[in-house]
Amino acid sequence: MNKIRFLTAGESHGKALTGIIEGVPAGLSLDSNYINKQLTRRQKGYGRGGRMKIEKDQVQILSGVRYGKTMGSPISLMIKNLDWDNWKDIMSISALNVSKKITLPRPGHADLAGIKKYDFKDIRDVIERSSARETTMRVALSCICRKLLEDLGISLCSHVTAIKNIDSFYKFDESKNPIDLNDEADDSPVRCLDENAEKLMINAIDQAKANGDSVGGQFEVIATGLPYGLGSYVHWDRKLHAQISSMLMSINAMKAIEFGNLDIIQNQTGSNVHDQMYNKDGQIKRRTNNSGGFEGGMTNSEPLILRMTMKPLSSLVKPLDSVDINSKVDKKAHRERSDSCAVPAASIIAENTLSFVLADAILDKFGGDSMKQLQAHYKLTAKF
Ligand code: EPS
Repeated sequence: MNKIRFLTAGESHGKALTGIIEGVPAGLSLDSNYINKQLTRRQKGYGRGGRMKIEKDQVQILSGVRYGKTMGSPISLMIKNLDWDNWKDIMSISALNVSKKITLPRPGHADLAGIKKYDFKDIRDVIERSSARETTMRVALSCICRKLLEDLGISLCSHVTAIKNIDSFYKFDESKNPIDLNDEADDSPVRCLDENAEKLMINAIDQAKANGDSVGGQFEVIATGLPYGLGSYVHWDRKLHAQISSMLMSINAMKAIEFGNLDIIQNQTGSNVHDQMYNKDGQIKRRTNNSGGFEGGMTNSEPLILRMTMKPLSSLVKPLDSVDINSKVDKKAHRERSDSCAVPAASIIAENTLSFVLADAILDKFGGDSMKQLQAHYKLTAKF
């Protein structure tokens, strides 16, 4: 990314999460309610654990905004961890001798590689930052980019396409308004748009929970209203789908990303895969969108469609086999409170954080220090 920079800080059970974003043009209308709406969506979803009952994530904008408009300066945000009250000793910043060390790494988690990397004696030092709690701040910061995109007529939505081995048969229809799609998905406890699959998904989560286990799944993210030519066919590091992959694969527990209609791309010959063109009233249109809105590393003005696969969460109530890092005795792994399924939440995280890359590509192509300048350039030169 060339234009937008951001950084998050904060431990899962520390006092607060903080974040800073730079490169956002001046004059973008912004208020904390806009961000809080996405934070609330991130907290929901069938299969969430005890933590989400404690938290009510609300952002405080600390800098970079005046009278409801960005000022072009770095914007800093803070979200308090309400659970901090219960963790003051364990997460004490000043030295304390009371804490019990965690020495049983959880398979699938950052625990073992993390303590080896930093020479820690207590796995708690890894858990606190590797926790998916960090995505709270990532979502909050990304909302600022989402607002920029929305002001240019670009919409984002997402829905869950699989939980464990249960697939949704819902197929995205381009005539569907993305805001309606999101509202309907948000009305489903698992964000699934296929009612039969939804019931089976809920059962699968219930079963996993009853067994102290977890389930993963897949979701689709869609962006509409994009112009031609975001990204590049010229340089490897500016290809947009590669930049999106880098951003979205950094979300906790992500295992794969796909662009476009993989069922067709994998199984059909080229003549059935590539999206044929036709002239409609002087405009070049496509008969299909198997490419998912990308050609040559650039957007081609069709809806951007991507799908991600999330592994089952590795914080398990019924722990797996592990080895004590000190005694080297075989034991069961450390037990930490967890969600049994976080696929619906992950779909919201991906939907929002996609905004970082899209807003960066827009600013790279169209430029401007203020929204007024960006909008003028966009209106004049964006091609749809
Ligand atoms: C999460 C907060 C965490 C977990 C979950 C996601 O809170 P706590 O550790 O206090 O329960 O609920 O993270 C994980 C299960 C994980 O393995 O990272 C959140 O805010 O989304």
